[in-house]
Amino acid sequence: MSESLFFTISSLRHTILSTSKIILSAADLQITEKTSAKDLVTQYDRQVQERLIAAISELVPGAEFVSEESAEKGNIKADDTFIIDPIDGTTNFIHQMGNCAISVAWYKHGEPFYGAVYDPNADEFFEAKAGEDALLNGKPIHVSDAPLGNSIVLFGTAPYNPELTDLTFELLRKVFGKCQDIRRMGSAALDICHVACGRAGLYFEATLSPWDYAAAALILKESGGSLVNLSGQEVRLSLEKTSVVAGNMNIIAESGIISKQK
Ligand code: 2AM
Ligand code: CA
Repeated sequence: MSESLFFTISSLRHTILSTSKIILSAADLQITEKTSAKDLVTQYDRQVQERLIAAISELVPGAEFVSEESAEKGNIKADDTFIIDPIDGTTNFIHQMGNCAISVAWYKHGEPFYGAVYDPNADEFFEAKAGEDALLNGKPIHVSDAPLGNSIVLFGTAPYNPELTDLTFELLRKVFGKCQDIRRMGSAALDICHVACGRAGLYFEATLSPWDYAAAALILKESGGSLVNLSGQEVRLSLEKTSVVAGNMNIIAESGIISKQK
């Protein structure tokens, strides 16, 4: 990697760290419903997004942006596209539950180049450059190779899509009998990173948007894991929503939640 790209990534890391202070010092939240009372945004989601886009626009002139709280979505196949979730786990953030993160993915020509997911409450910085080890606070991480019976399974409930409730809980019932235990944490980006660093063996959610997984997908890949949909196909970046299953291929197969028909 060229020296200037190395410098840009290091500046991006500092930008994410400094912007996260907005999350830690938040007070007097103004909460707005998006599609429903289960799909929320605050002034801080917007502030974090504005700060990140302004800083990245200076670091990478001409970059395109796909960011959760912005109506205009950029071209995901551009020379440089940043896919941003300013706060992933907004419902946790609103209820002061912690476990939320800034997620920033840098794609070049539609291919992942760098991904960062930062949990400011835990001070955990997950990141990966394409073709290099995934890191947690600078140390290499790897997916677990434990069987499902010795693993925690994470899942999301997609509360804003009630038509997916039955599917979600059917899959959960199926996997619950085979795993050690289940957890519903509330941030897809962090859930995928928890799989990447081996804390959880498997994660699934019936629908996610690109900003929820774009950065974590690269972190998972470089830690030895796979991100597939509920039909077992590799998840590639798209503006369309997708189901996701994260884990190593053995545990994904063992879980039995992949259906070739879906
Ligand atoms: P958010 O906190 O950024 O909104 C929780 O199940 C996960 O799903 C979170 O990562 C959450 O991201 C994401 N999520 C929230 N609303 C969503 C929606 N309408 N469609 C898909 N994913 C969503
Ligand atoms: Ca968000």
